[in-house]
Amino acid sequence: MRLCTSCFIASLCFLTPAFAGVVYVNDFESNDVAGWQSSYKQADKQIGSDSAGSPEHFLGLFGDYAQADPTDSFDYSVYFNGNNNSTNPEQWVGETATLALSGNAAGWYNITFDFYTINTWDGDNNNTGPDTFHFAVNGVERVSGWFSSNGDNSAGLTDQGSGLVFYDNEQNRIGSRLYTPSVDFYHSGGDMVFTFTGIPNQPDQENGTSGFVDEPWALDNVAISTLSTPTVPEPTSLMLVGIGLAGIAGLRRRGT
Ligand SMILES: [Ca+2]
Ligand SMILES: [Ca+2]
Ligand SMILES: [Ca+2]
Repeated sequence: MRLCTSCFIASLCFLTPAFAGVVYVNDFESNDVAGWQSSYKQADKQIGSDSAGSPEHFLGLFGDYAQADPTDSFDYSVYFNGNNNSTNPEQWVGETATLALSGNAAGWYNITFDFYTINTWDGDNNNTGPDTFHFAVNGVERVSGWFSSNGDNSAGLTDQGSGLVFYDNEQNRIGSRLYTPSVDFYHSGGDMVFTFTGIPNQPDQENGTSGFVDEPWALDNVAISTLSTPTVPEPTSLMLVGIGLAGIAGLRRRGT
């Protein structure tokens, strides 16, 4: 019985994909944001500080519409789809950052990225939530849920302990949370489109005159790799395994 279990586990190992080649990687430490777009403003990098005080570049901030930024042209009627209140969460649309990559071969891929929630995300609070994030590959949602500033979330992700800190105009420390989703997916070939959508419900709420809003978010360290094609054992190998198992069964019968 133990031998059969081992054979089954071994056969599963044949089917486990492994990382193969790098398709795309960006830590946003340079100015390269080719392929990125945002639904509300230019998808450019900004700077925070890591826990050692060194500058850390990332893509964002998103959802920071109350900041004194003349390039922001935030349209509330679009963001809330005409409902600027907390009573119609299903009609909020939020902000979407999109990465489009062209001409990819069919096969298995993996994407990982850093997702930061910053300041006071409220999870599924009845009054100040839900504050949600959604990630999709070619229109198919792969990560979805509400996120809270205490690290709780409904997407099944582990709070990784963010070292990214911010300071508002009054030198108050603004905390953040870090999540690192990893998604395997099969691509049937051609263009790939990745969409990252944050839908906090207080994007316009500045904390007094601090210059920092309630629920911005950011992305960093986006990495896309090919996965080696899962290896299927050859029929002759399966036949030998079958013969071996039959032989073992026969020995056991004779031994009892
Ligand atoms: Ca970075
Ligand atoms: Ca909040
Ligand atoms: Ca909120």
